[in-house]
Amino acid sequence: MSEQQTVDDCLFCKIIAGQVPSNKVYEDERVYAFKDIEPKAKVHVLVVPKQHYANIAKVAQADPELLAHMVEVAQGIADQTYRGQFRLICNTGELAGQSVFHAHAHVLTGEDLRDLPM
Ligand code: DGP
Repeated sequence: MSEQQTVDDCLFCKIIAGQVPSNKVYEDERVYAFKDIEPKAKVHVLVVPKQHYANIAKVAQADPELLAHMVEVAQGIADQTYRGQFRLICNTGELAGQSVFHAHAHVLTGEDLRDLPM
């Protein structure tokens, strides 16, 4: 797949392309970050690579630097919202709870998460 290739029926590709509205939190040439539509914490942001990968394991395999960059972006969001502390969740596969098959990292922060179930 070439850089930033999109997949026609992918919701997150459409969000990145601006074809579906989203509340953008951050964007650069490699990633797009926006508020989750069903927030599980005070701050719940999805960090998504612009290039389509089915899940985070595919990102790690194809482009480890991109994976590291996603974590760096998550850290930046937490730095701005909750003293640099955050929970990062990457559901990988349907049985793990993944429902959108474009790689993404859930960044949960903005409050004390110690009582929030995994
Ligand atoms: P997962 O279940 O790990 O694949 O997470 C997918 C997340 O995507 C889920 O928390 C809800 C969120 N989501 C689904 N559709 C939309 C949408 O149209 N807009 C936004 N902002 N988030 C969405």
